Amino acid sequence: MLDIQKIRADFPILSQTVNGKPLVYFDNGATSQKPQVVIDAEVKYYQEINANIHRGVHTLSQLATDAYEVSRGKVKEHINAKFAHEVLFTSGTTHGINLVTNGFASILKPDDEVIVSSLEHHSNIVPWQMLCEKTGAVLKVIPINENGELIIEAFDALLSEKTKVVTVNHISNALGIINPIKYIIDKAHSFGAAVLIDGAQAVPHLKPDVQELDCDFYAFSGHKMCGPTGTGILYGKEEWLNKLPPYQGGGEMIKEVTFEKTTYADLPHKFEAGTPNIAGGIVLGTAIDYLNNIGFDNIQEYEHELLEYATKRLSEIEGLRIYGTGKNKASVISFNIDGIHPYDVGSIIDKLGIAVRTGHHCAQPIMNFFCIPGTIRASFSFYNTKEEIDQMVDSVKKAQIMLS
Ligand code: C6P
Repeated sequence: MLDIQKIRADFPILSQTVNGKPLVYFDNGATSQKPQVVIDAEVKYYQEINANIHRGVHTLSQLATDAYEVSRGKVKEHINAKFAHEVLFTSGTTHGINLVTNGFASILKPDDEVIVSSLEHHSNIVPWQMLCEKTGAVLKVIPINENGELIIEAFDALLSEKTKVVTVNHISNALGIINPIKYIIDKAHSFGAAVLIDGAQAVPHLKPDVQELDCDFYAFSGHKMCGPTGTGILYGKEEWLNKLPPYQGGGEMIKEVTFEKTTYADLPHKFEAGTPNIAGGIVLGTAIDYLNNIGFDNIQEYEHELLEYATKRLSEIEGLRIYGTGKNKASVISFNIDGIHPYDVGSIIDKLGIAVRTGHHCAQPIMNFFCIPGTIRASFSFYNTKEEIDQMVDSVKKAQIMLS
């Protein structure tokens, strides 16, 4: 059992008021709030060990390098990667996905096929479209049903010997649907395709085991899991990271540079050109420690309770429709109210202290499927409470009355 009030005290931002009302923060899908230990770790880095890494013999540089590599090791353990050099620091999920699509530009040939899903965030659509334009490869799309679930038979039918890459998100940001990624990975592998999983919305809720999943790449952002913005991880299997060319050229990613030829550094440095977000990388390790101390089993159980409670309470509102009604869901609810634009509801409840996201959530194909301009999305974290859900429901009811 989690002591939610004790957990809430770890997050200074949660005790403030917004528009004169206590903040109810339900925009965790966009970014999570940060506990004091994470904020302190960021300050401590700049106060005590700030220096560039992998470059200096001086003491501070070694301290910063050690802390950065310790953090890489923590991520390795957390996601159960086989080697620490399979863990690349990035600026976020978007960066990780672009690193991979850039690499596949030298691998794909015209008429090769890339499969994405209808549930993807634009970050996991646009880079693949750009790759297809560059290489002549063809983009294929797994459709969804009315519950917002992937139609798996359609995925099976899309696979062929032409399929070179399959990519889906672990959890949909717009609907909260958890995808059957183990099935997708195994099936794609049986056709020899590589698989990238966009784990941006999964890592705040669960602990992925990349070896058990057997995915080739797994990308996620630190800021959605209590870490700093501008941090992220791309996990890649060693064999794939050796195969892909570097993403960016620059300092620290080389073995030797001459004007005739440059050779590249070993993994992971081949993919980490330039001075990284050192503080962020170190503090991401602190955030992972924090979450593991709470325990992902506890987080999942409690967030599921919040999801069920919110689904029940919101369903009391006449004319309210929930999108993403599939069975396997994370603590995200997307909804609309008949005849009212989501933006209007979002703006009114903001005045009542409730922070939700409204709009297409960078997932326009999903909105097109449901023929809507967007939704109101409430995404819950382990520091949220049922009382906050009650406040949101009351506020949505008020907005409905005002706007009808
Ligand atoms: N989704 C949301 O409100 P970055 O911006 O690189 O940290 O993450 C991009 C991204 C990729 N995939 C998925 C499934 C995501 O949800 C996101 C970010 C936020 O839903 C901001 S648009």
